Amino acid sequence: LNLEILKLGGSVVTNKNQPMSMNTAAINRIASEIATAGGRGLVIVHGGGSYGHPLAKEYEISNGYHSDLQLPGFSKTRQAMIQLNSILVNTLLDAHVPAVSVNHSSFIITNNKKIGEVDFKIVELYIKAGMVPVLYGDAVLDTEIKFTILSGDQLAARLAIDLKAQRLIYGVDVDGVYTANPKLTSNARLIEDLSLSHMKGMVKIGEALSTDVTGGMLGKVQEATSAVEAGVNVLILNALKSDYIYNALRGESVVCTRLRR
Ligand code: IP8
Repeated sequence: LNLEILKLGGSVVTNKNQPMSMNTAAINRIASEIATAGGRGLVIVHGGGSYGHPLAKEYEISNGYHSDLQLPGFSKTRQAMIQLNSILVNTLLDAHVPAVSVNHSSFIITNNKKIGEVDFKIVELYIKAGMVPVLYGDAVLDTEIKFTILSGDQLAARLAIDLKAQRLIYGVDVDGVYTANPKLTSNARLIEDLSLSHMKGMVKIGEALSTDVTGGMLGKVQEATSAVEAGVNVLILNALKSDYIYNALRGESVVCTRLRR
């Protein structure tokens, strides 16, 4: 099975600075790029963006249970993600991609924020039937802290490993991993080839400097490390630029960061 996992960042599918707002132009274009590329042997995972993150933050879901006041927040976060997922799946269907929503928060449990044992048989069977499963970062139950937020980044990496995907593509709103934050620093350079040892060094430095260890590009690199170790080719590319996803899915060369062993 020639399989690819495509993670679409929340900063791609939604307008991040406007609550509950879709980036309609971007998702329409991406859906048609996926359709034209063939759209088979593909699993799509999307992030929370302005649907999931504001609620997750307001109710402090990510660090687990501390008050009953969080309980409606857990459910509201899930409802927002279901809504976002539904819009995305409908957009893919309109573009004639045989997308199907997979509500994995009903069967994935984390152990202190990390996915433990999980059976992706359902996802595998959808793919074998010719469909394109669409999963997402979500509020999930946790064995140690009762509940947490499972990022789409972690889920995508785990799917890539368990389903033995050829490639894992992270579509984000910048061209890849830079030497510094390109949104803050004008002389930031794109790193086109990132080795595992370089990645591990970066993650260490990032942990010391960053206030938000789970989020952003470093979080992505950290989650991707395990997939790279398992032999998956990982690309981080700009999904807001026309045809980048199309070219990547076609196996053509594209400006991006490649993670390698
Ligand atoms: O945007 C988190 O997924 P991510 C989703 O991939 C929620 O980190 C519910 C905030």
